[in-house]
Amino acid sequence: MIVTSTAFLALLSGVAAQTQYTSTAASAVAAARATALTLSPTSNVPGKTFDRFVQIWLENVDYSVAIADPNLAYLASQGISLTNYIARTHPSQPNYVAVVGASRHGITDNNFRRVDSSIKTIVHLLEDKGVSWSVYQEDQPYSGFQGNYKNQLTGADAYVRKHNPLMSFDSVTSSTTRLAKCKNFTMFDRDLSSNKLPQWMFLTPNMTNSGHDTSVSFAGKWARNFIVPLLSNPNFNIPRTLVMLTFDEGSYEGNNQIYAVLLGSAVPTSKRGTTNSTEYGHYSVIKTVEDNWGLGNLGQNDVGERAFF
Ligand SMILES: *[C@@H]1O[C@H](CO)[C@@H](O)[C@H](O)[C@H]1NC(C)=O
Ligand SMILES: *[C@@H]1O[C@H](CO)[C@@H](O)[C@H](O)[C@H]1NC(C)=O
Ligand SMILES: *[C@H]1O[C@@H](CO)[C@H](O)[C@@H](O)[C@@H]1NC(C)=O
Repeated sequence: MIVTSTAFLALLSGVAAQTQYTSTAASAVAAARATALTLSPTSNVPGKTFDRFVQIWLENVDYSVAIADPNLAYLASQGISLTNYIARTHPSQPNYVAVVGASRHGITDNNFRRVDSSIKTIVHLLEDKGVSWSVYQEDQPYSGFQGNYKNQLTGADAYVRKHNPLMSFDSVTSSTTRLAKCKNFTMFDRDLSSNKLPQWMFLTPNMTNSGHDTSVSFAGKWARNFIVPLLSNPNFNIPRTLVMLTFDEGSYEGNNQIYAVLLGSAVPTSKRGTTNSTEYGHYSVIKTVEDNWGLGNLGQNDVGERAFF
């Protein structure tokens, strides 16, 4: 986290919708927890190749390092490993922005940034077609929270705004119903057990589990322990579910090639354990989703991009 709190507050001042839900004071968090709207929309819009799409992002490792981890290698053996997947840029934040906005929208750092309210994201296109969505962020203290949040016992960074793909977009944060779909992992567990998961979702583990503040082996272990049970959970891996496990970016030394694996029931048995060396990147993800549900496009780098299928 690089933002100073004064800079953060200065940027926030004077804009009602973007000034709510930022305080980390215990009393403010407790009050917001009690009142913040949470929504768990569902839908059943058939797609061309999949009916549910789940992205899970880990942090900051080159492809060669990730694929050498035994747990990440195991997961790759269970699906289609994309062996020429290139992250967009450095550092983290513009990659997260790119995968929902099909552009970095001028963001080049991890600071508190806001994208103009006229700018749409993939979730706007999904809404237009009635495809339900939610973002799940581990340790976000309540739905719609817009700050950064530390572990309250240890003071370690837990949830960070820069790893939440939608939070930089004013078109999201100015909407109560969109904020209500930016939820935490408690809500993921609840939506899963009550069979209320949406058709499109993006999951970010906390700074420990993503590997950001630990290691690739820690993140690999977390990912395997998290994903394998989900693949045999009928509320999660419904027919035609596509799960993508990847990273935001590689190291600064490499060419930004990262690990990316497609899992889930939408991957035919014959394709499990295969590799695909076509070049893809974060914009391919948006294009794939747009093609799948006939969403049109954002008029950004998604136009003319290559889809996975
Ligand atoms: C997750 O969000 C929900 C809904 O806002 C909230 O009630 C719950 O306390 C949060 N869980 C944690 C662990 O912060
Ligand atoms: C991240 O979540 C795990 C549980 O999944 C927890 O054990 C760990 O303490 C969390 N990290 C931080 C910094 O709070
Ligand atoms: C990757 O390979 C290309 C070229 O053979 C195919 O056109 C794609 O359909 C394939 N995609 C996946 C996800 O396997």
